[in-house]
Amino acid sequence: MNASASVSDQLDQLVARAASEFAGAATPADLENAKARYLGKSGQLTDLMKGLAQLPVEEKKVRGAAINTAKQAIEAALAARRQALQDADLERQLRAEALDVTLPGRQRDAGGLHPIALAWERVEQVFASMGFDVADGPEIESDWFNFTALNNPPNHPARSMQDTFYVDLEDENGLPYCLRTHTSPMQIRYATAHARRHAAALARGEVSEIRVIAPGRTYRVDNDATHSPMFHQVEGLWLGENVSFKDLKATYLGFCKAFFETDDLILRFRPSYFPFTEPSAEIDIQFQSGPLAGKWLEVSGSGQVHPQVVRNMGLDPERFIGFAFGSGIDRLAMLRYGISDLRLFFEGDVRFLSQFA
Ligand code: 2NM
Repeated sequence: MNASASVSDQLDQLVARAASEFAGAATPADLENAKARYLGKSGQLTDLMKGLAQLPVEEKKVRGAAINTAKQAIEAALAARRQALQDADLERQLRAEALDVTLPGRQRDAGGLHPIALAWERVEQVFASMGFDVADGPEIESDWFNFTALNNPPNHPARSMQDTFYVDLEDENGLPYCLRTHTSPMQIRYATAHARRHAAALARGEVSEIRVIAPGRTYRVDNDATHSPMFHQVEGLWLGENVSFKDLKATYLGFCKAFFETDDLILRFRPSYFPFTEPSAEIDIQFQSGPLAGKWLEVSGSGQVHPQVVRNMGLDPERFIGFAFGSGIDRLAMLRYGISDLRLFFEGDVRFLSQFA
C-alpha cells in the first residue's frame, strides 16, 4: 500500500509539475519543449510506462490505470495551455488590427477643373454650336506664322526681344522661333492646310467657308497685376464669300449671350488698329442687369481680315472675305466667374480653386 501510495503521490506530483511547466510556457515552442519532457519518447511519463513491463500482471493493471489517469491529466493541461496560448495570440492580433468602425470615413476629394479650363471648354462648346471648328497647334512658332504671315512689319515692336520670348533655335530663314504671342498663327496654319480644298470647292461652284476658333496658351514679356507672361487666347476666323461685320456682330453677341448665359447684353465696336485686319475694331459689351450692369467692358479685338493675310493663307482675297477676332480667355473667365484679380489664376491656391470644383 505504501509503495502504491507513494507511486500515486509521485504521479500527482508529476502531473502538478507538468501543469506548472505548461502554465509557465510563454510560447507554443516552450510548450512543445515542456510536453516532450513528459510525454516525449524519453519523457518522464513515458519512462514510467516503460517501467510497467517488469511488473506482475495485477500491479501492472493498477499502476497502468494510475499512469493513464496521470497521462490524461497531463494531456488535458497541455491542451488547456495550448488553447490559452492560441487565445492570447488571437487576442493580441485582434487588438493590433482593431478597427474603430465609428470613425468617419477618409475623405476622398474630387478633382475639379481650373476656372480658366472651365471658361476654355465653354468657349469651345459655344463656338462649336455655331458651326466653328476647334483647332490647336504649336506654342513654339516660326517667324512666318507668328509675325510675317500676319502682315506684321519687320520692325514692329512686338517682334523685339523686349516684347516676345525667343527660343534658341532658328528656322530655315535664319530667324529665331518664338513662344507664340497670339493664337492667330494657328489660323494661318488651319487656313493654309484647307486652302486647296476650298479653292477646288469654289472652282466647282460650291459654297466654301472657313469657320474656326483657335484657343490656347500664348506668351508675352509682361508681368504685373493685370498681365501674366503666359495667358490664354481664343481667336476666331470666318472667311467666306460674303462674310461681313454684321456677321461678326451677330456671332460675337451670340457667343457672349451663350457664354454669360444672359440676353440682357449689348455690344459696340470701337475703331482700332491691327496689322492683320483692316478695318479693325475693339469689341465692348455691356450687361444691362446683374453685378456688372452699365459698364462698357472691352472683351475682344477684331476686324476684317487683311487681304495680304488671306493671300498668305493661300486663298484668293477676292473670293475669301471675312472677319477675325481675338479675345482673352482669362478675362472672359474673370467676367464670367466674378474674379477681380488675374493673379489668383496662377497662384494655385486650393482655397480659391476649390470654389470652382
Ligand atoms: C485679334 C484682333 C483682330 C486675328 C486675325 C487672325 C487671322 F489669322 F485671321 F489673321 N486671327 N486672329 C485677330 C484679329 C486677332 O486679336 C486681338
